[in-house]
Amino acid sequence: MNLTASLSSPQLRCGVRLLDLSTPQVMAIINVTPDSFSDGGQFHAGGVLLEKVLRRVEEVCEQGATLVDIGGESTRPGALPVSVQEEGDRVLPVVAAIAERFDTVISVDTSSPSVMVEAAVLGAGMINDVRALSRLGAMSAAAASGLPVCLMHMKGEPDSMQRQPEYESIFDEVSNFLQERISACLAAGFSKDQILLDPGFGFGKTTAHNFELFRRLPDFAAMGFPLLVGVSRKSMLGAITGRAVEERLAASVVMAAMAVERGVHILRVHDVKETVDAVKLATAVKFEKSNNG
Ligand code: PT1
Repeated sequence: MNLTASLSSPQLRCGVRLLDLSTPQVMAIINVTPDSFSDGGQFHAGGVLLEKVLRRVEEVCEQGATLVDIGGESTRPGALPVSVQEEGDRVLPVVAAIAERFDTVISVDTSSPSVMVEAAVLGAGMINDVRALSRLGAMSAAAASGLPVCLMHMKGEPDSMQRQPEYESIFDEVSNFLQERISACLAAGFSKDQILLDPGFGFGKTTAHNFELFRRLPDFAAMGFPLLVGVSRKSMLGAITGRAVEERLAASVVMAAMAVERGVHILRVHDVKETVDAVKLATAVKFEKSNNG
C-alpha cells in the first residue's frame, strides 16, 4: 500500500525546491490581510507586519509545516475584492523576505497574473488560485512561471457564493470543472506533474455539499493528481459542532486526519502543531512504514 500509487511522481518540483508527497504534508496559512475569517489582521495593521510574519513562518516551520500559503486577498464568504496593486503590496515583500530566510515552499494564494509572475521571480514555489486560473491572463502567466498550480473549484465569487448554491450533482459538477481546467492547463503548456486539485470546501457550497465532497475525496484522489484541501476552522465544521470559529481546533484536526485517510496530500491549516500530530497518526494507521519505524 503506497499513498503515491495514484501519483505520477511523489516529488513535486516547486521552483528550486522539491516537495515530497510520499507522505501527507501540512501547509500553514499566512493571511496578510486585514479581514480574513479567523485570523484577520494578525499580520496586517495599516500595512503588512513583516517581522511578525517572519516569526510566524519560523514557528510553523519548526512545527513541521513544509509549505506556507501567503494570501493578500480574503476569499472567505462575503469578502470583497482587493485591487491588484494592494494585493501585490501585501504579498510580494513577504514572499521575498521568506524566500531569503527560510527553506520552505512558498505558495501564493492569488488569482492575479501580475502577482503570480512577480512572486515566482521572488522565490515562490507554488501558485494557489481559488479561481483556477480563470482570470484574464492568469493561465499564460502561471504557465510561464514554471511553478505548479493548485486548481480549486469555486461557484461564483466570494462576496455572493453562499447565497443558495445549487447543484444537480455536486461531485459531477466539481470533478467536471476540475477536468476542464486540467485540460486548459495542459493546452497552455503545463505538464501533468505540475497540477494539484482542490474541491474548494466552503466556496459556493452548502454544508451537505461540503460533506458529500469530503466523502468523495477518494474519488478526487483517483483523478491522479495530488489533492490539497482546506477545511481548517471553516463554517462546515461550525454547522456540525455548533462551535464558533475560535472553538474549532478539535474539529479541524479530526477532519485533517480523516482527509489523510481519504487520500489527501496537502492540508491547508491554521493550527500547524496539532495538525502535524494528527497527520503523523493518520499516516501511521494508513501505511505500514510510519515515521518512527
Ligand atoms: C481552500 C482555501 C484557499 N480556502 C485553497 N485555497 C481559503 N486551495 C483560502 C467558511 O465556510 O480551501 N483551498 N484559500 C479560505 N476560504 C474560506 C472559505 C474560508 C469558506 C472560510 C470559509 O467558513
